[in-house]
Amino acid sequence: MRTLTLLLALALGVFGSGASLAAPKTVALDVPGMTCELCPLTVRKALQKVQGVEKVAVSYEKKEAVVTFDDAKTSVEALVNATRNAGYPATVRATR
Ligand SMILES: [Cu+2]
Repeated sequence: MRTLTLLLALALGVFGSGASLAAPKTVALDVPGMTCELCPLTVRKALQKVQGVEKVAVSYEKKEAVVTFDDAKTSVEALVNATRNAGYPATVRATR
């Protein structure tokens, strides 16, 4: 029980300090709607138009888009909206 409390405190400390830093964030989006080699280009263009996006890597094989962005300028919601508006609904896979 004591170990659990300690781990929880550590986890909260890590996330708490991470939120206050204006460091670039990377998020992986699942984009299941990509059906051919050209789809990733559309998805990438849509994401690059979002202000604050620094890097976009879209993989058709993995059906994912990995986006690095400045979380002071944009948000995961804005990224998801951008791909959805381009015709490719996405869901968040992971943040690092
Ligand atoms: Cu396509």
